[in-house]
Amino acid sequence: MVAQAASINDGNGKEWRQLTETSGLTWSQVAQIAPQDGVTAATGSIGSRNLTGWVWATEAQVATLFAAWVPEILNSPTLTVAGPAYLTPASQFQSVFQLTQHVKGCPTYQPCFDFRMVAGWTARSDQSLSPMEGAVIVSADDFMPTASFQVQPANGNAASSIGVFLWRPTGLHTGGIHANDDTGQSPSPSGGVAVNVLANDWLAGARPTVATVALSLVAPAAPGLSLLADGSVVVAAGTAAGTYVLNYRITSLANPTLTDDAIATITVRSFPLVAVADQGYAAFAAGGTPVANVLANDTLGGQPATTAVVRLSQVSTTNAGISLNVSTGAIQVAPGTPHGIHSLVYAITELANPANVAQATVTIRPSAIDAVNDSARGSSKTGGTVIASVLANDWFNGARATTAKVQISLPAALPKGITLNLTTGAVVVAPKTSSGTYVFKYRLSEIASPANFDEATVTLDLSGKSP
Ligand SMILES: [Ca+2]
Ligand SMILES: [Ca+2]
Ligand SMILES: [Ca+2]
Repeated sequence: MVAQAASINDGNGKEWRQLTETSGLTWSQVAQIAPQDGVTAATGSIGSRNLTGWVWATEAQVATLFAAWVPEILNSPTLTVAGPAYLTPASQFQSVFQLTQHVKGCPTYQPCFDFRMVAGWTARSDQSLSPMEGAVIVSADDFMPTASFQVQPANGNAASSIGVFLWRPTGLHTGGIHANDDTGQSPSPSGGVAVNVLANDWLAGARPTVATVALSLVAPAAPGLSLLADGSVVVAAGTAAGTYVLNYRITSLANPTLTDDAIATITVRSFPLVAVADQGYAAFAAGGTPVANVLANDTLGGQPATTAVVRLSQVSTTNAGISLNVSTGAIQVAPGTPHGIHSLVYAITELANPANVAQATVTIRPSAIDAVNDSARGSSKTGGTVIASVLANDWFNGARATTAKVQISLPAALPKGITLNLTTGAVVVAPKTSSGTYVFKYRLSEIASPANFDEATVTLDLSGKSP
């Protein structure tokens, strides 16, 4: 669908569609779906260009539109005014109506040129004549700038540069009420306002408001759609994807016999569902919750996929001890689950569109312990604390290891004269220890899961020699 620019209120009872929206159509194509009486609205589309509800303007109507800028055009038998005097009104017209053609350049040995045109087919009943166009042209060359407003046979302009003059009544002068059809779409997976149906309607030349019209439904709205008093069409969260129509009526508060109906066509979109893999670390012996919520990094339509819009389910797990809480999204590890790397596959399903499903894998690894080797020099004669803590360069799950999570132990007896404080990690040498190089190992175990451990080597140089 071609995005529609704002229409133009001519302040004289008509709103006009931008000609660029219909640029490139041939006169004959338009004539197949648009009456040429200047009164009856067109019905149908040409390709992506929907003309329904718009009236094809006659030559006289286009001339009257132009007259808002150049009143004297109505006195011209050829409905044409031209000359440098029209540069200003033509430029003003072109600041409102988008250009259907713009060419400029500076050829060698010729003045620069800058040709700006807004042109469109007019309707006509006598098809024996050449199709007519309305055009507003600014030719801003260096040599002799000039401009024109003209309603004339379309002989000189490339058809691709021509749009179609289409209008709808605003009710000015007539006091009429005009409800126009709307299109909208749900803005997000959680629904929201798809369109305001009053935004393109008219009452006596002005946009209707809650102060001037009452809104009502002509037929019950589809489930999930509602019409608010201010004209907003609201799509409820979880409404199934599809296209829905809402038939509404506006009634003048000042004169309740004045009513008009229109149809809002609402597209409820199905949004891209993305499930992203998750990881966690677990102490398998003790169990726990290594992932608080697998949905935390998942999205529906670019927004967080919460249980308000998606349903969670567990697809598979490599061990029964690893499971998904489908209410909270938490991954639970049962105490005593075997040490190792486990994975669980889960699925998320869009509540509103059960065909919209995505899957991801959760990987649960043993808590990562990294005991790193230590070395120090010291005096065998005086002894003392040679290493403040063997934990100082060790890691647990990406952070410095502390005795809150890990326990120090010794896989083998220490050499004589060397002690390791299992609470602080300090290595102490007793005075008058034999000189030499001492090497021993220590072990870091996860307190919550002792099967999860790592070992490192401590090297002490008590030789007294310079390095
Ligand atoms: Ca409307
Ligand atoms: Ca995830
Ligand atoms: Ca260490």
